[in-house]
Amino acid sequence: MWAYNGQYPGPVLSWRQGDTLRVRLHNDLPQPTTVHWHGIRVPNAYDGVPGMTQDPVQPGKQFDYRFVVPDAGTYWYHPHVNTIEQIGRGLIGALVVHERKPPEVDADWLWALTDLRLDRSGQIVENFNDLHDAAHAGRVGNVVFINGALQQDFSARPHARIRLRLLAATSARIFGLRFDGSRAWLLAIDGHPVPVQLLSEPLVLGPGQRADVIWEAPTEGQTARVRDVFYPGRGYELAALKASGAALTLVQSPPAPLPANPLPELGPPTQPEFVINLQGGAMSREASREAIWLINGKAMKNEAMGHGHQPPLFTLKSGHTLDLVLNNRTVWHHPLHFHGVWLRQRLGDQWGPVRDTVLLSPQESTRVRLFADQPGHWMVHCHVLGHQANGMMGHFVVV
Ligand SMILES: [Cu+2]
Repeated sequence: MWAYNGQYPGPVLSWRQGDTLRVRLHNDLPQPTTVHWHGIRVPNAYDGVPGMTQDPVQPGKQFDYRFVVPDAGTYWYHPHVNTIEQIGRGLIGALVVHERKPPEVDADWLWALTDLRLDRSGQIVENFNDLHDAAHAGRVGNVVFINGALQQDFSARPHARIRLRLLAATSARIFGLRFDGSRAWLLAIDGHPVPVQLLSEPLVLGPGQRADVIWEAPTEGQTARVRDVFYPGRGYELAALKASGAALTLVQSPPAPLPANPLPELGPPTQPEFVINLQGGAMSREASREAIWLINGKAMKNEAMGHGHQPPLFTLKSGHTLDLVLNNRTVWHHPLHFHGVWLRQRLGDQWGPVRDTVLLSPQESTRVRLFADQPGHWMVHCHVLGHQANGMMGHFVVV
């Protein structure tokens, strides 16, 4: 495996909202790397995109990341060079920015959900660039981990309220988490607070996405369970929570909402909408061996190609708002991740929660409204890493 500080997942990095993050990346890998701070609002120079925001950090070299973390929430970090292999070998870690005054809970847990593709001897299968995987659902692993460990039992005092920070840090696997046997409320998505909502449907998390949940421990002697039911007919139990010890008082009311992050509210768009068509995949007419996936007819296979070599998809003024129409013209899921901006997805007749990664279902069309404040060249790409590596990537410019 490849690991941050020898750990899989890497250490949970934590700061308080408004702190200055200081991380020195020292590259002991046999190939160049960078660190991308997924979901954090960073100045462009620290976004970790090789050839676009920084030079790749060569083996034996180092790079200092230093910026203020403006928003509380659950985020993560990972490489942005040869990402399919570097994440596929284990380079991921969670990043928590604590609220200045954190809400009172009985426990604060973080689950980094990952998977690996292992052979019968327990070794990582090294076919990272397998074109069959890339043209279909991506490199879905065959073993799922919580914080690097196999399915496990957790325990808490009866009726305890646990803040559960969920991070989907897989290369391709999508989760649909069903909470059975006790109550769970959704608190935040992709780091940002949402109106508190009792979870009655499975909580869907595509690669790159996060959710904060309050999970209530059941009554004495009972067990609550989390099942992943995303892929039809392939459900499994992810974790169990056993109530033991002295009972806490059962609180009937839902948990209080988290304090909002200091994001400007989205105003009306100030420039014409832009259309993004996702194309390609196995058996599609647009796909070729060189370019399996495309955005608006173009394949970008290397982050470094964007800067100066390929025109940006669109340009947006800092402080302005833009509507994007996202058309998934493929029969596969795509978690589309935007760097450097925040956005809301149109859900019915209103704008949904703030997020950085939008999961598009096969053939789905949707509308997002995005807001930019940091100038620079920023990536937009599918977070199914085999799709990204085979063309489903582009960039845009904030001026
Ligand atoms: Cu994709």
